[in-house]
Amino acid sequence: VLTQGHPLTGRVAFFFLRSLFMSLADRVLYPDFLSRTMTADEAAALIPAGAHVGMSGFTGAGYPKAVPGALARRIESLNAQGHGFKIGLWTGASTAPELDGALAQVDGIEMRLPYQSDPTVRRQINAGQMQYVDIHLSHVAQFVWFGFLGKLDVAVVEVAGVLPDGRLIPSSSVGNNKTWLDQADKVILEVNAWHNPALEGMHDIYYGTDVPPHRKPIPMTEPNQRIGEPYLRCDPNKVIAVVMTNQPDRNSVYAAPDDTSNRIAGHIIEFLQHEVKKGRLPKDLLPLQSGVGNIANAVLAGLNNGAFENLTAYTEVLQDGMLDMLRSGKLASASATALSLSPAAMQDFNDRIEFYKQRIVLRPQEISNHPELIRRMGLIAMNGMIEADIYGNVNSTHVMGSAIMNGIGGSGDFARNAYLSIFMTPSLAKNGSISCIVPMASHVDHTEHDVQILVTEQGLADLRGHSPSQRAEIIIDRCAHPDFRPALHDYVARAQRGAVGQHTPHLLGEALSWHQRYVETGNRRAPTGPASAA
Ligand code: 0RQ
Repeated sequence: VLTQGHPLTGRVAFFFLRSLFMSLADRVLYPDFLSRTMTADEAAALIPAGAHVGMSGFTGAGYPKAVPGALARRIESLNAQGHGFKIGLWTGASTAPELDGALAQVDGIEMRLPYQSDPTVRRQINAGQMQYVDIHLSHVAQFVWFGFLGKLDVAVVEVAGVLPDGRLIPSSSVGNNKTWLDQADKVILEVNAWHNPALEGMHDIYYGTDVPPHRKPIPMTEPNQRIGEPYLRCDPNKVIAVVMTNQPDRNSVYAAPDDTSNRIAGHIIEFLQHEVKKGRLPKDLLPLQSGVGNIANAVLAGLNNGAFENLTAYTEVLQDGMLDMLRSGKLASASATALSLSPAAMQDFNDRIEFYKQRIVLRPQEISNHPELIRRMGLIAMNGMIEADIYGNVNSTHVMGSAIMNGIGGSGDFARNAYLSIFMTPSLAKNGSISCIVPMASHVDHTEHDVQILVTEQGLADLRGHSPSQRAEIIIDRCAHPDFRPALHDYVARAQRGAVGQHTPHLLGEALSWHQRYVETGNRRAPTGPASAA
């Protein structure tokens, strides 16, 4: 059989095999590849121990579905004989249990980059059992071209099909696939017949990038502009295996927006309306970038029900809310590197794919997240955070200064270069025991220089043009939960008396005491009112 793990018998086996051979004939039109078709186990056997492996996949879309599991089985059996087999795993961003989860569960990942959100991977990183290199998503491809990460040995890339001349039809994400195919010594293709063949033509792969000092301006001025070609190029001689699959992406359901996320969305929309009135934004705004998750979906839902028209998106992940906006006509077009849709939205996407193809462009992540383009087009960047401090430094990645949650992802690419950089969070975490506004952030991903707007359900702090001391007042009064405001004000007042300097006053012995208290007691609340910030 062509994929593994199917207990096939009789008629079921017959129909399964027939459908696989039909998809092979339909999907793989480059004749030479037919002789390189094999099982996932056979393909996984071609990946050597210690290899750097570049796999496709971005936010649960377009990751290989069969070879990672087969590789995990191989690693498990070899390591049971004392081999110590591990790989370095590079991807576009987070993937799915079949990839990250399967390899981590057999302790098969030595080093992971550039982003993850898998519980087993997270646990291993935080236990010190896996090295994790958390990288801006726009940096990954160029770091590989520069040789900063060492040699890429093998690429394992999911595609939707192969053209007669060997070019590849990308699937539901592009991520770093162009770079993996270009830089890897050997390529394993997974051709996934589950993807709608009509995806062909939705992608735009730009081959004009280069390394310094040979770089030229990227010729894009509009979010929906096509500057490349719809296919991935790949030297057919490097392809050592072709594996057929027929499996869905990790399409997970988004939680419906709750009261907190609706209030955050309301503050952002009111702010955008205010900026239009002030003449600081055009009436159809500027291209939107939105992180994934509950709050982002609420903002998109708010925009969908609001008065703005003819919006555009230049973002990395397209989630359900953007499809709703495309259908309603509020959003004219959207550019991203990946789809991240619920099963229902995926069904709708497939049902109306010709409609969406007119409006969606999927690009390599080096382009979807490119600082040059983000700055030129003037994006409105909206991303989640774990905590912010009273001076506007933002932590997106670490819990209590030490434990990784996911990674910086694209948030830095966008925030640093956007027209407006907005960070949002509920004011409280962990059932109300933690304030997400703290005296000092326990880890900083986005410095005060890259953060213009902070939003919680309490309100919105516009930090533009304000000094650190002014920012502290605004952030505490607008964003902190009322229960924590007295202790935060008290901290600032005492820091203004006791700090060595008055630009960004801190009491160093106390600045991280809220985190320390949480680590020790599981509660970051100041136990007795204002004077007890420590
Ligand atoms: O952990 O589930 O273990 O309790 O952090 O928090 O409230 O579910 O929020 O899912 O929106 O994630 C910043 C992590 C927010 C995300 C972050 C704990 C909380 C929970 C998640 P538990 P929520 P979200 C585009 C842009 C970086 C990448 C990025 C992220 C968990 O937005 O990964 O922006 N961003 N990419 O309990 C301790 C606090 C906390 C806290 C929340 N103050 N202290 N724990 N948590 N606040 C996408 C890509 O780049 C691919």
